[in-house]
Amino acid sequence: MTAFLNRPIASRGSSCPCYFLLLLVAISFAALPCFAAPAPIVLTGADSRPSTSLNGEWASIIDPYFSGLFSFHHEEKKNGYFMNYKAKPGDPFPTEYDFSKAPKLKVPGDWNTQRESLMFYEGPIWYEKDFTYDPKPHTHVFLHVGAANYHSWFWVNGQKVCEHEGGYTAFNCEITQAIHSGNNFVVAAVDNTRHEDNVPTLETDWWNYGGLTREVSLIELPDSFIDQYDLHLSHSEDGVIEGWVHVVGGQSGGKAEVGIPDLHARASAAIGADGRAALHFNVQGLERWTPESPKLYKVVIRAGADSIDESIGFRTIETRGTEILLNGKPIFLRGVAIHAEAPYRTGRAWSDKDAETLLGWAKELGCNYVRLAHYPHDETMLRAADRMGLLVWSENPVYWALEFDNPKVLAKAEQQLDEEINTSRNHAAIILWSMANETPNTPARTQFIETLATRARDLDPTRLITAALLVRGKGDTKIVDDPLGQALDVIGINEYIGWYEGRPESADTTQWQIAYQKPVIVSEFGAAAKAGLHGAENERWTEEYQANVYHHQLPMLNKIPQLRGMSPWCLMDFRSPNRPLVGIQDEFNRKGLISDQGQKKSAFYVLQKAYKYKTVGRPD
Ligand code: GCB
Repeated sequence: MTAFLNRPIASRGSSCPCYFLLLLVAISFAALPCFAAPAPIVLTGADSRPSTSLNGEWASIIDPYFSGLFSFHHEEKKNGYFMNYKAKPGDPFPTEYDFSKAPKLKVPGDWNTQRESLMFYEGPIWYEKDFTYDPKPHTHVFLHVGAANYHSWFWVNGQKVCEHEGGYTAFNCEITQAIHSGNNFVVAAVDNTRHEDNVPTLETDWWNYGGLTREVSLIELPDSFIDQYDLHLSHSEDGVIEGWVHVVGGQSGGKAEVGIPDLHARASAAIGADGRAALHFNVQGLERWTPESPKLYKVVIRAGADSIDESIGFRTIETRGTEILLNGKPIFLRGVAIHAEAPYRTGRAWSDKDAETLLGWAKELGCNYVRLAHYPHDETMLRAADRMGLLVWSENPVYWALEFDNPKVLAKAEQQLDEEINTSRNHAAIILWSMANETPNTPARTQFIETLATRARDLDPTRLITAALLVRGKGDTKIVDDPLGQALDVIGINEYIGWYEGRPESADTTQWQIAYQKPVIVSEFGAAAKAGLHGAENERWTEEYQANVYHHQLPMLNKIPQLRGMSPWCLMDFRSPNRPLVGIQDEFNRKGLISDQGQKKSAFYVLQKAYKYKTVGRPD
């Protein structure tokens, strides 16, 4: 009782005339299944399903001590803020929160850029939204959350519906049992506190934007429904599309069907005991997806009463020796690295417009490829890449030095990898799953990432596995021999010659020694410049210095025989708390080729020219 009331009210309140009422309230609260909540599920292509948006203004309460969830003895409360209790006259207990009077936050959106006082905030914030609902029979209702950074808890009408860790992947909480006819409310607590055993961990070089950063909606699905599917072009048989559809609650022996109306193609397969139907069918006249001609087909996927209209492109990707082959032909990846930082307004990117602006700039640069760093980006970005013809490196947030010997950390990285792949596996644009960025070379690290690589290959054998490795130096020689390279199909290399080490000209005499006869992507190089700051070529922070780094890097990269791509760091300036230099950085990493306000720096044009005239990499 004491734990439930959070305070020893019984001793204080023994004289309360309403004690009986209080007990009744207590019993009814205690009867609610507050703690048990099923794990959220992953829905492939959830954004292509009809949904009811819960975007817009949500009431918010800032709760740095998390007293809305935990009692004074740090026990999880049964009557926390998630009850959205409305105080009544005569209540025998105080109610110290009121969502109806609380200030609003916009969803989707990081909280940091919505209120000045929240810019550096790290901790829990509560969200609440009212909505009406008209239940339908034989329907599962899911609360779809595009992303909540980092740890989030959800309740509907006071009932806990799920809890999730990981700030950059979508998840779906079943709320069928909690929702009712008429007025409903959803409460979320989102905590972006950094912890050593999180993925990512304490140190990153980007802003720890908190909150419900991507879209939130309700998705209704029939009794038996399709949760995941994978349709891709066969690598071994020409003109064959293969894959599978997974059905939850389907009867074994029932059918899953796929149709591509433009190709007059239809196929169906029986659903096995594991809920999967394996598909394999011929298509004629298929136009393959390429960056030059990113053809997408309408694909209808059906099982029983459930159906999804998808938009899918078909292509193959593989390596042969040191080549990367797209649709069987060698390709050079002319790219740039991109953070999910919103152009012009800053903050976490999420909208179609954000995606189109960022990827539009990449196209203007002459790119056929983008590295979406350092975590899975919003589906809007991947859909835009599919439409605009940009190949994508998609990345798990295994960044710098995680607790690689901690099995709980591995489980978190695996969960995020599963969510990333299962959500986004039908995007033609994605060709590379990146396991990690700049991790320390230790046996525990190697084992950890090898485990992830094996898992990614099991989940999706159709794409290439990569990671951005660190490089070591000996005199003028740069050596790439990190043992992690053995587990990769494509070697990513990050280097900052001319910025963190040496001068821009140091690149002229640099030699490369790469232990792997595999394709190499220089996944990062670059230098910082404040847009509009001009000076001599050797003056740091000027546009001239940054451009000079590019002038010396590009010929050097051409000397790496197995170079098959590059994604310089990076497209646009992005917020980072590691960058406090006043008047220059002002909490922005300034290695963008474009400022956060859309101003193109000189180096943008250096790279654009090299991509246009194909003076870097091999012409394809
Ligand atoms: C790196 C990291 C990237 C940083 C960048 C920098 O090597 O991978 O996340 O932002 O360097 O600007 O230092």
